[in-house]
Amino acid sequence: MSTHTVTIAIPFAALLVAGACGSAPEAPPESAESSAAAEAQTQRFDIRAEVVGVAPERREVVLDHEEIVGYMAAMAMPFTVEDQSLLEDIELGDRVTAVLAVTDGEAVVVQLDKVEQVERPEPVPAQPEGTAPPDPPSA
Ligand SMILES: [Cu+2]
Repeated sequence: MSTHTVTIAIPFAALLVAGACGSAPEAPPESAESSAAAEAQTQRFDIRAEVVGVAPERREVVLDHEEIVGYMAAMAMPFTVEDQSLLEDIELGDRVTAVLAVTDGEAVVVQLDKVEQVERPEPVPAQPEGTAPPDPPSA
């Protein structure tokens, strides 16, 4: 019997985990703008992407994103969104810009803005949330 198989397997598994989602480098050297964030350091990255999946119930959006300079290469991957409401107006195929906040390796989308939307049947006028469409004038 050999215990060597176990010791060999561990670093290999670690490699697989590290390579799972591009290369997420350790936090770069601190810059001068850290006074605002007293707690855990949060880095923010701007993303340009196409929406390829939306799962509001899991607060998840799958983005086919361009390279995130200083963070990861272009790829399609799921992101957790900070708030479900960010996904309210998001549909498959939308081109979006997003802001990714990364704290202790946890990446969360804190802003999601559509820059180009897929074709819609008709534009929806801005309305207070939860309000029913106005009744047609009765003649
Ligand atoms: Cu990625």
